[in-house]
Amino acid sequence: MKMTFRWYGESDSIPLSYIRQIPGMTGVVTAVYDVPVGEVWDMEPILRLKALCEEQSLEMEVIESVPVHEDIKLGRPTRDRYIANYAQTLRNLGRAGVRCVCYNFMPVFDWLRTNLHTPAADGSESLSYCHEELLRLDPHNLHLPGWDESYSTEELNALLGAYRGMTHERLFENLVYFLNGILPACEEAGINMAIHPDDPPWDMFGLPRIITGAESYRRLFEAVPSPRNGVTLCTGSLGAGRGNDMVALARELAPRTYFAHLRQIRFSGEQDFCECGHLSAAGSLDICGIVRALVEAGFDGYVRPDHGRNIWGEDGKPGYGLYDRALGACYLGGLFEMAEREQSKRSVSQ
Ligand code: DNO
Repeated sequence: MKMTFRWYGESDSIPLSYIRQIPGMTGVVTAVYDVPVGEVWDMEPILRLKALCEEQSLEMEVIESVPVHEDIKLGRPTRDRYIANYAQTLRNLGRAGVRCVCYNFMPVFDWLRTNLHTPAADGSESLSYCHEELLRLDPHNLHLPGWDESYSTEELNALLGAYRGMTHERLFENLVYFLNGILPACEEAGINMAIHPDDPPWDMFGLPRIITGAESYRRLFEAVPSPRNGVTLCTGSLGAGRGNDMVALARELAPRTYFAHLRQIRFSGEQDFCECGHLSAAGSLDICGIVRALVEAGFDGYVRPDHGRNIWGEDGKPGYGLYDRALGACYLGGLFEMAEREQSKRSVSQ
């Protein structure tokens, strides 16, 4: 396992020199943020980021994310150009030593929360999701907390219009088409793709979501068997689906899990939850059991603590402050140390 930390590039308020001081930290997960979605990431900005990381003895082997252009998800004729660009970006990243690329295939919206500052009794704040509240929102005029308002209202409306009638089936076919299109570049570049699950794992505003649980993955691996087609196991995203047994899922997906986002949620209703500290005891997910299942099933990928709370007076980017994620990294590092030690004892005695 390699412990990593998400870093939003030079505009991130957290300096790499701090990240480096977190015990066990091997590298950062980052991205080139100033290239429009769909265009090629040139070598220059990629190498610049890598050099900044290396100055602080941090690796840059994981990218989160190379975003997928909506035309690819929509299956528009222009998709081939965007797929070719994506493949070129992968080749460039491979040349710079990147080994894993995280991406998602959610139409229009990435992760969604309804509140970014939900107070807890101990004075910390975290992100939460209330389904009733979400249903009251108008997707055509959306100002969601945490959502990066990258579309104008007109663009958003046009996009939502383009998705009208989009089915789960067609979206899935478009994902398969995309993966088949980029696989040769993955091979050439030595890069594993790691699809991020839909967060939360159910349809949003009538838009289909297709990476929501065990069945989605079985279908995906059947359609695209290449081991380059792998996953980002995000416990907080998948764990919000009541039907997902996260320990079982971690065990099943471990061989294809190249990247793990480990975070905790606490249910406050059937489809409502609040994020919380990483420890198993802090929420509804058995983080310890998930780590053990991953290790026992042979996981040897990248890990990062996921969304942290705002604590100790920090006013960090929601979910991505320094302190609570650093605490999470240490806790997770401890769980992995123990699980890996137990695992190697078992293999020696066999
Ligand atoms: C949220 C993140 C997601 C993730 C993308 C991957 O905190 O986990 O935005 O980066 O869905 O493409």
